[in-house]
Amino acid sequence: MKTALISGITGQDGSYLAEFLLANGYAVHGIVRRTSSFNTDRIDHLYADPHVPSRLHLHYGDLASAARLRHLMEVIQPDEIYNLGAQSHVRVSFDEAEYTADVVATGTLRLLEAFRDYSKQSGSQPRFYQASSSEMFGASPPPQTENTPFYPRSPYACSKVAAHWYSVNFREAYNLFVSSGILFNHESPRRGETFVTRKITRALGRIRMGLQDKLYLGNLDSRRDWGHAADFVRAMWMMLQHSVPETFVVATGESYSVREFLDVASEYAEVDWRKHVEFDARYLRPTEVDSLCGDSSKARQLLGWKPEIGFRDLVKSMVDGDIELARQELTLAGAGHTVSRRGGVYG
Ligand code: NAP
Ligand code: G4F
Repeated sequence: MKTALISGITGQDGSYLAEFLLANGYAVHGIVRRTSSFNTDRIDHLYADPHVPSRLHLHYGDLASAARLRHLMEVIQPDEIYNLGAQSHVRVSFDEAEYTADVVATGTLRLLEAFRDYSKQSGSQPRFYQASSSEMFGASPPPQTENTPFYPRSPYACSKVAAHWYSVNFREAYNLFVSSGILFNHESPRRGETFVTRKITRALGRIRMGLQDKLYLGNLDSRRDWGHAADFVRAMWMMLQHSVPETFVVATGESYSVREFLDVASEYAEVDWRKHVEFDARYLRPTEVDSLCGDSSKARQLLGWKPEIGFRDLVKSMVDGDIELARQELTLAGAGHTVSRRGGVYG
């Protein structure tokens, strides 16, 4: 049985990747950071009772703590490491720049050093996946490939560029199997509620159920290449099964504006978004990424990867999920429970 270690297992991608690896017979170990409220919603269905034997194991840990990462590497002895942990919100990174750099850039370096030393001491040849991002291309125009120059436009993107180059350097300097996946935006019904797609579908569900009236958004003109997270975590795994470590772009090759996303989602939700959406400058970024559309020919040719879920099916699954969620909220409200407006500072 192969053993995988995932940082960021409680996030959108971590939950889909854990499902995928468990279904493929892996023992899966996840690093969970300690928070004052529960943060395991996305993986609770995989981990019903910690007292029952399971192939899923959770450990407290944080990308801020090198000592803990080294300890986990030594006791878990993973065959594959997936570094998905991050402060992953671009707008938040402008406010929390230093923290974002510490987790995203230096956190990756901490995990790579633990990985390098564990590889040497154990004599084994584990494999490392780095979650790089299309945000690294920033202002470089589409279509973006593995050869497109990076032009990061946010502290988050700068940190991801650093983490990417740390990964490439560890591959070359120490002859380690480190692959970097430059993934374009990928969404799902499990997407965090402050990212634009989920913010939209969550609001449409609530508007349809009469729980909300207004949706405040920023720039509707930017374009993104949106795929489904379940397809994209498969690409992560395929990179680690490939014969050599490399850098791969993973993308659908189609791009839509935020406004177009609103159009399609509203059509499914049967809500006229123009009656409900208002502009709020707090959601603008000091420097925006205008247009992302990836060319993933390399991954398609060398890994045999291709996306299986198209844009309209992705949007529909998110709208369906959020209408159901709003229906549950309405039932709770009808039974006299307080329905809180979820979201956070940027929600
Ligand atoms: P996400 O939903 O925001 O999940 C991020 C994960 O990182 C969560 O499990 C979070 O824990 C964890 N985390 C945050 N700070 C941490 C710390 N200090 N130490 C350890 N773990 C920490 O992100 P995602 O969408 O799944 O993305 C996964 C990775 O791919 C991220 O690195 C992201 O930057 C990158 N990426 C995402 C996309 C995309 O479109 N989704 C595209 C390209 C690259 P909590 O649950 O406690 O917050
Ligand atoms: O959904 P977003 O916040 O995603 P963004 O900035 O593209 O970043 C995501 O994808 C990256 C991959 O390219 C990941 F690396 C990163 O971790 C994250 O998962 O914003 C998408 C677009 C932006 O142009 C933004 O300005 O939507 C625009 N937008 C308009 N109104 C909004 C809003 N974004 C958010 N979050 N909230 C708004 O109200």
